Amino acid sequence: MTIKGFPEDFLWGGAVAAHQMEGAWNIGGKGISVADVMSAGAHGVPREITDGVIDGINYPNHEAIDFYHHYKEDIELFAQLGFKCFRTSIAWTRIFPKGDESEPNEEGLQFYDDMFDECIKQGIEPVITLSHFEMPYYLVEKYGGFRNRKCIDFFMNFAEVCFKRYKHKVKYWMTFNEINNQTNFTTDFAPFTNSGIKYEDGENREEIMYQAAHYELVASAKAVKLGHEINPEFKIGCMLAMCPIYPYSCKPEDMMMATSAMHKRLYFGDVHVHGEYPGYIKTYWQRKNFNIDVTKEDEEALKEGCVDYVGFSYYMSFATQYTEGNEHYDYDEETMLVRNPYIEASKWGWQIDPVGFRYSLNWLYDHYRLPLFVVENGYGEIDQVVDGTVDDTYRIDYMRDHIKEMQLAMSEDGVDVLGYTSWGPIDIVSAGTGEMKKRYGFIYVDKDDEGNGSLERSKKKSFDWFKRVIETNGKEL
Ligand code: P53
Repeated sequence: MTIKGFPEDFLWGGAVAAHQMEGAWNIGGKGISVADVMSAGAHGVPREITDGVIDGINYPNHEAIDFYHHYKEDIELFAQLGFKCFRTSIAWTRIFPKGDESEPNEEGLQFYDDMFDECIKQGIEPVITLSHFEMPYYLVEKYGGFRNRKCIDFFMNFAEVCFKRYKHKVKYWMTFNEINNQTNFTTDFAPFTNSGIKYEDGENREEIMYQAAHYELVASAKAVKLGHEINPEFKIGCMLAMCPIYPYSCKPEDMMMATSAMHKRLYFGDVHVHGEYPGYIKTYWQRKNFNIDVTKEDEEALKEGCVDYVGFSYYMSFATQYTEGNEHYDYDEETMLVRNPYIEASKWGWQIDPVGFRYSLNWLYDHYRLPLFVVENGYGEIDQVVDGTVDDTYRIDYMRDHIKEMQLAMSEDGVDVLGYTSWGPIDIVSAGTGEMKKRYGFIYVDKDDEGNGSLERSKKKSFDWFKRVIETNGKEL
């Protein structure tokens, strides 16, 4: 398929997170992160969060794909793909193993220096997320995670050290990955991975979520301000999980329900971009009698640290429906989503919706008027190795359909997009389930859910396809 191309400097690449691929969980002075205490789950089987690391449990992130020892080989493969950029995170626990130290761990800092040098040598620009579901577990145990205001300062120490150390190697930064996942506060997964929150029985989960998210939004804004002081050339963005929520029908109450659901999922973006809470969140807190600690200084900090761009992930769309009696259109993500009859879903129930991607790009650009950066998109599937290779035509189809819609959003709708990094260009541990078998890569990694395998890397069919997409700057899909 031939389509109109992309701007010359469009940032094609791939994206991962440290905890999902580095492994070496206790090497080089690294401390235990929240990802290190999560067992493996499956679709419909939540990952268990254990009290510290317990012998005999399979923790898939401990070894992951051992990128820590394979990074040269892997970056060489990314260079073959033609990547212009590589998005990863800096594991907070490599730099501050417990999180509240005053001095960073030099060995951890050196690892990222070496890894970034390798990228730059191969002509690949590192794009960095500071906090991607991997905060120090010690901060959870000692301080209760981001329910504690002190975590703002701990995060700031971490951000400052990273900004100063890598100021000549990294230009594009993001603060908190998918900060809005925690909208789903009734499950244990999102509050723990986003904010290091473990709930006690009987606590008001939603109120605690809003409080933790507020401290993160303040920490993010302060980091944006500080980053610009350290290097005015920095571009620092937020990172939202964009799952647009459609009304199930054109019934007016369904439309209001969808509007309310979008408010709950995306107010985070408004705070990051506009530096203040939208009215609907303040009135919601009042109606619910939530007492959120927001100080005058916080409000000033939010105003002074607006982001430069909006990074976001896009995998799927949602739909919701009004139910009798829900007069305030209150939204619970666990129980109020409905299946969209017009689209298919993956084996993990993720609804495949390329047009929804174009809609998302429009929605975000209409609301925020900032450059957008698509920092995650891709298709998780069970791959079969036949004669030493994987025919992942389904993955090529998914990505082609999505990239085409992105191109239309740019050429027909005038949306400003900086780049596109595919999720998991090399197979990694799934964040949601901890499985290896939910694969996204162009590069296959020989490892199964039980942890067996040689860790050998090999190219799938999609490898040459994506390489060609980048080579032709998106003209040939
Ligand atoms: P996995 C939920 C909804 C949308 C994106 O996810 C999500 C999640 C959490 O699972 O996570 C992002 O591995 C996240 C990545 C993650 C990727 O999407 O569950 O930023 O860390 O791996 C894909 O298939």
